[in-house]
Amino acid sequence: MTTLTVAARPYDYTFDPAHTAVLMIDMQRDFLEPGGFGALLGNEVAPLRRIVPACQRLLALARAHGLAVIHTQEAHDPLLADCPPAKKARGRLACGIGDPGPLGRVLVAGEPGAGFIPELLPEPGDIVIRKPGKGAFFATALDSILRHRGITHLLVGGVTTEVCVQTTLREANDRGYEPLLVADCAASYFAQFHDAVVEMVVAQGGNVGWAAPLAAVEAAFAAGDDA
Ligand code: C5J
Repeated sequence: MTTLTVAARPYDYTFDPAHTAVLMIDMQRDFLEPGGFGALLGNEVAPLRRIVPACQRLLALARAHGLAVIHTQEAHDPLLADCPPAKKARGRLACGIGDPGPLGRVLVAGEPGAGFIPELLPEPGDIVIRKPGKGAFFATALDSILRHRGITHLLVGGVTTEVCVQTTLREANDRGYEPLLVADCAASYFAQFHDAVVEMVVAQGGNVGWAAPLAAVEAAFAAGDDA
């Protein structure tokens, strides 16, 4: 077993690439583009777009080193059969989940907005998980997919840090996985929420897991390449 070590908080994070996946949460047009669900909620999407180059580097690193790559997509079936009425009603939006919007029906699978941004499209061999909730484990096959592949460690990025990313980190942690939040590969519409989540994850000896910048993950792989 070849292990790599990331200089992380609250302490070093050691992982075996053969048992590690990159989990990219919800890098969809509905969250990152004007006219999508995030914008309809009143958010400015620019802070989310800033992490795209870092996410591209993380995915390239994972693919170059044979890590599993998993993308999640928050989207509902066209009948909204998997969308709790409470979720649809929340926010009292004039144009909300399932309604026709600038990017097609909001958060509905197969519509333009539910698709991944062009810069981060899944590649052959990547796994795509459609999820109806905020957490990637809720009502999905993610846990069994990870267990079948022997994956124990997760390098996590995506949007938004305090909603789907944090929920997924906590779900993973409770299921016994070892999650590392790649901090500059995640973003929120609210910078203070992003920063607070990073602190919450690493608090109390790694209450939820670890956090590190992408540069530290890249350095770990570079050290492994040189060994
Ligand atoms: C939200 C997400 N914010 N991907 N979804 O509704 O964080």
